[in-house]
Amino acid sequence: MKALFLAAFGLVLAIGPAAADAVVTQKSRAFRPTDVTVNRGEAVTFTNDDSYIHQIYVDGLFDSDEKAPGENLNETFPRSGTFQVRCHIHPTMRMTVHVR
Ligand SMILES: [Cu+2]
Repeated sequence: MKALFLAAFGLVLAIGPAAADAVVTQKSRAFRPTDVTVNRGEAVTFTNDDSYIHQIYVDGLFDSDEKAPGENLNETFPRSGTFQVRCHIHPTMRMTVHVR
């Protein structure tokens, strides 16, 4: 039992945030966290951990495809500033990415 738990924990670490500089989850029609900070040129991974299709967009920066539950999106933030990230399917979903 203990070995199984350790194996599962190791798996989570192996597939965790290594690929991205920040990870944001879409769950219960909300972004979590609602605020992240990355350096210019770094990427944020958005994970759809919901039972609904989501997408993300930032005015003037990107407008993603729709993603099914369980899918990820990686978006790079090429310039410094404060960016409002939203989902066009659920207008109340919003979060902020600060890029230094
Ligand atoms: Cu959505």
